[in-house]
Amino acid sequence: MKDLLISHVDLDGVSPNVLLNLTGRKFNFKNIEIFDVDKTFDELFNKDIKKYENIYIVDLTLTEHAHELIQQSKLTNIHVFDHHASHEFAINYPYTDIRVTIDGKKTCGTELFYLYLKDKYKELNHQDIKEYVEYVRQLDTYDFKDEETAQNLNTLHDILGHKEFISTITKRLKKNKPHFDFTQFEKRLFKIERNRINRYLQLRDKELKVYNINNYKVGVVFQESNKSEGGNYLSILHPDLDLIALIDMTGKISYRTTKDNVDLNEFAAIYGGGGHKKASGSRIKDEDKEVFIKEYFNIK
Ligand SMILES: [Mn+2]
Repeated sequence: MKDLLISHVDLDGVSPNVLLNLTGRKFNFKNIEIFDVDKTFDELFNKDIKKYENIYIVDLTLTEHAHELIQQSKLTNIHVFDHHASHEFAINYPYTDIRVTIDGKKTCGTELFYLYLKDKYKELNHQDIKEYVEYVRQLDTYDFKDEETAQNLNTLHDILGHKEFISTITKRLKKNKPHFDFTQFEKRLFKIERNRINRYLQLRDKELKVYNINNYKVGVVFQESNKSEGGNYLSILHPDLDLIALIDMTGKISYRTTKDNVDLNEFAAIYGGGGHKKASGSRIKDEDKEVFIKEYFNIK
């Protein structure tokens, strides 16, 4: 029997795919946005949820509806790993491991999943795999010790895309090298990509517009890539703003802040989204895109 993995779309969401690959287990996977949790769970529990040996759900804040489906199913092979504070309501459910910190240090979905897997599958107990997980943690929590390597990992994910990234990193970690490292070619690529990102972010700053939204002073830009970095960059450049809204017209708005008194999980919830206090997102629906097209081209 196969396993099933459901996790997020970012680096902390695809790294569980890498870890499960390393166990040698066969599995199906879905990498989904937080606002697609209900839809995904409805489909799954209506259909083939019973055909899996283990079901792992990582780095996703589940809704109460999703938890109801899990509980009603009476399945005992479901394991939920998450580090979102907004998910702490489910901390005592027997199938969850929800922790925001471990020994005072911020954790991430990949790390919680790794701690579970490494006891079950001894082949995961290697220094390079440990280091890889730690870089993912640093990037996902912005708790940097080696910011360059962590950011480069994200850059590699952006350049390669999910599928290629997962297979590249899986192959590398199977070699059990003494340390996790990049190839010479990748290092050269990072330099080129770094210059491109810097130019891209400077242009976003030039087009930033400020609006009052829900009593917050919001800097709004159109941005399709490097959203976390862009949000952080613009927040630092504009400390007077409460938050940055990064609009990706292909389907998503990302919200970022560096302020402690702003809760972006709540903010995104107004628009049907969610996430963390300092980083969240909501969907741009097809209807919203249509409004834009009709307005722009003056279609009656
Ligand atoms: Mn995460």
